[in-house]
Amino acid sequence: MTRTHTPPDEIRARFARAMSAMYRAEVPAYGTLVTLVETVNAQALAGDAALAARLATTGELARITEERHGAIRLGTAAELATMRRLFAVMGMVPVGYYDLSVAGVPVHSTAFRPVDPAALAHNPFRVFTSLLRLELIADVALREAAADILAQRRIFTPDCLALIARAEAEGGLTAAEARQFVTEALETFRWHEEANVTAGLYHRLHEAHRLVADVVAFRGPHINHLTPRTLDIDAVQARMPDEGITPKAVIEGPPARRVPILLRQTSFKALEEPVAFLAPEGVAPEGTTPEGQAPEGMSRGRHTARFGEIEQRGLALTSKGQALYDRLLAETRARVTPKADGSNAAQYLATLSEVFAAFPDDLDSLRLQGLGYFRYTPTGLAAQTDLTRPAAELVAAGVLRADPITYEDFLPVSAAGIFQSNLGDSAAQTFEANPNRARFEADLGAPVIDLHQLYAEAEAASLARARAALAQSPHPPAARPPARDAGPD
Ligand code: OOG
Ligand code: NI
Repeated sequence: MTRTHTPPDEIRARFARAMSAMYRAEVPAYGTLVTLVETVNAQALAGDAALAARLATTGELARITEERHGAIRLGTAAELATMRRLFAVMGMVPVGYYDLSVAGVPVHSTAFRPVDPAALAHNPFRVFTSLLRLELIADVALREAAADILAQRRIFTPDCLALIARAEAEGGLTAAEARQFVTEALETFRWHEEANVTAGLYHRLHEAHRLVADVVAFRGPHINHLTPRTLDIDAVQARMPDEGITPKAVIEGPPARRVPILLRQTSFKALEEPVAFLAPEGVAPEGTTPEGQAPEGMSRGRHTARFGEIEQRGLALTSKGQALYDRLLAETRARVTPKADGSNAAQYLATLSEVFAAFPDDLDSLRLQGLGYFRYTPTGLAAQTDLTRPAAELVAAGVLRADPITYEDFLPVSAAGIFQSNLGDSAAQTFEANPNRARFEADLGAPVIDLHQLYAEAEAASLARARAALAQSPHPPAARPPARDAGPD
């Protein structure tokens, strides 16, 4: 009997919706933020017809209201390897390697996401996925205790594991299996109030690093934020306080510009939430708290983990553009390092704008100087032209149109800023910078995809398609060779 499979893109879209509904119920401020983003996006589109037209051309207009990224933090190599298989069922693959140890966060990360333009247009859901690096924790005894606890937890339901194996064996899931998969997979990302550890161990883990406590002390990798995409991050940032949400002081990434590049992000602080710790053996559980009685055999406590974030996406930069961005950002931060309490935010932002004045801010310069990636489409104006001419000349001749390719990935310095803002103001620590991509890929069980290669291929493929389409389009009379036009009879 043949099986009809639900397309992975469809499973991903349904999963993203289910995750959003779950997170809205768990963290009400997320719902408030989504509503604010929808309002601002509608205003941005209404006020900028060119923006609306460009997003329609690149297939982003339809996806934008549902566009989200989330983030999780895993504890073991085995969890990471299984997570890769889980995301593969939904057409999401690991793109990029991000070393956060430089920024004092003991993790390294990748982003699981769809890669083909059609899949991105269907639903671009991505998950920034970090793996804890216990080897960066100095206290050996604590490290071993943490490793023992992590080795015992099971973050995937048995049915979820069975469905992943089924999808791999059969090459996909039937409609009924896909429905069940979404339900089962969601369980892994749910918040669990009951910790895996006693309050005493929690505090030791927390002291080593807040992030270690967040990963080790709980039953699973709760989704720690879900981020809607806005078309005007400055407007959302300015309006968040009116909605009772306090954003972090500084928007991460490039400054506000005419042509948005890469990614700008801001977040609001993590919530302090009630949790229940295991009671140490032989000790009676503590009494009631305002949240009520702890479950039998447990004691009450609090943990901050989950927060809200918004992002604005812009032009994907080539290696040359990325190098310029990295240099200007480093120069800005060497002049003014943003303080965690936000006290020098204005000075930082002024310096950022001043230093980034050196980054071209119109689409033509960005394209002609090779700083960004573009998608080429034929304009429909088939002129008399030699189609082997460079893309820039075909654009200048009005034969091709160039639209910016949107950056679909993350930025390590920004990610570190987001981590730090939700780990608390005093969490800044330093580790030796030691990226270990080979180790990460061994743990993942696969190489991570190079993001520049993806954008370069997308650009080259669009150009090849555009040239092929032009070559086939009927030439207007002026373009025809005269010999063929003037027939002998
Ligand atoms: C992930 C922080 C990074 C982003 O958008 O850069 C991130 C985390 O806190 O687990 O989500
Ligand atoms: Ni994020």
